[in-house]
Amino acid sequence: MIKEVLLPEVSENIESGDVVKVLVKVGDVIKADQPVIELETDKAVFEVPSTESGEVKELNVKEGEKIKIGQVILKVESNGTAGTTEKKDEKEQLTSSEISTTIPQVKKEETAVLESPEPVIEKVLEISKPAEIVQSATVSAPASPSVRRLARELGVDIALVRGGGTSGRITEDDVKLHVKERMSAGASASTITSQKPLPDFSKWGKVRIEPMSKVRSITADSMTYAWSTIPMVTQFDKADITSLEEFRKKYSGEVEKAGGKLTVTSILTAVSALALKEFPNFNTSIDLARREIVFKEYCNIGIAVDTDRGLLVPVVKNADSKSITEISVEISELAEKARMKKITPDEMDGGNFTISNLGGIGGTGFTPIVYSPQVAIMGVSRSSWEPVYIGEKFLPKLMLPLSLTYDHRIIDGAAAARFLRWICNALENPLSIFL
Ligand code: CAO
Repeated sequence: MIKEVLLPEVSENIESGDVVKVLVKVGDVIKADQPVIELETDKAVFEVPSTESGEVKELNVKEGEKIKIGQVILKVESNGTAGTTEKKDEKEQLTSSEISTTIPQVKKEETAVLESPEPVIEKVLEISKPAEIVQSATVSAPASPSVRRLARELGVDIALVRGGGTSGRITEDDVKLHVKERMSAGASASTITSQKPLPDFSKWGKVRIEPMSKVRSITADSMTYAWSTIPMVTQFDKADITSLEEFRKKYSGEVEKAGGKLTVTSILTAVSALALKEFPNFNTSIDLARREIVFKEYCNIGIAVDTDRGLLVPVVKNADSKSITEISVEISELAEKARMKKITPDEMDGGNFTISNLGGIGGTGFTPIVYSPQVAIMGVSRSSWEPVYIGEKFLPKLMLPLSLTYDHRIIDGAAAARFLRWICNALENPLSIFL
């Protein structure tokens, strides 16, 4: 029996991707879960596993090609027993053409229908264009036939346009604004990669040239995008964590039994989530084209994780409603998954604020780059014993250096100083949170 292997939905808001590498060839006998292509989206580079087992009879994609969710990647001849993907029967009821034409309408069901083994992800800091901020809110907004026609003529996917009319209805102006936003995002994206030609370094000695990995390439673009579009300032402070360290040592065994590691990262995650509630401006994104601020009422904290393949940022969702033990366990699991290439795009999406702790490695301070479209990021450096002058004498105190880089378009310097001091106070006197 011939079966199709389709590109499954890998994450919300990802509609398509570029085939970087085809990992199998016609005649290969493959197993379900075996990676068959390497796909690049603007969020990640990852391997897409097969949903079927059998002999590859037809390859329907090639390297460099853009493919859509639901598109056929390849066809296998299966003996009918080896396929392992869940919901296989349901999936067989949909042909690939049915799926690709119904994607915008059946997005949620399709997640289940196209469910596949978790893809292995190499997530990198993403370029977040203004349009992506509005995308999720507008997928099913209604529009009149004339507005739909205009969208078609302008080559706009109506599902991506945010409706500004009554009850979210999409108007002609919304379509035009969407085009304007995409064009300005496109302009930024194209300018960020331009640079003056390099000199011929071989004039001065031997050189070696290697292509950038996809991860490095996307990281380079996203860093340049953030650096060139966000006016950033970094605020520094220090927290006295002498008592906190005693607390950490006292309870680390208990947290370890639960499967986590009680470190300054997990404590800061819990504290930062509360700080975001106290200072709502830090829990926002800016929609510059519309002159709007998106306030988020959930507190998802991204944790920068250092891996072999580069920087990955898994997200602790709803950290404000989790205990420090739960957060510690989650960070340990997410960091392990990130390092073992097991992390999924969904586990790295939706962060509101990021913590980058380099203190385990060393350093006295650094200025992290805001992870667009977030508006602030906290850098943590290595704690050290310092003499602190208290009550006419110097006392040894364990001091933790913190840095907060913030988007100065939305956050003023005084607010940043207050935010970081609030975090320091919370670490120094945890009960102050309840005041
Ligand atoms: N000061 C002093 N010691 C610290 C510390 C700090 N700020 N942060 C961590 N440590 C200690 C921990 O207590 C632990 O000590 P023990 O082994 O004695 O218990 C040790 O350093 C290692 O900690 P860890 O790395 O296992 O755990 P963590 O929760 O502190 O950090 C994680 C987890 C995922 C954040 C970390 O492993 C990591 O990847 N950090 C790098 C992040 C990064 O790359 N940032 C840069 C992004 S921008 O380019």
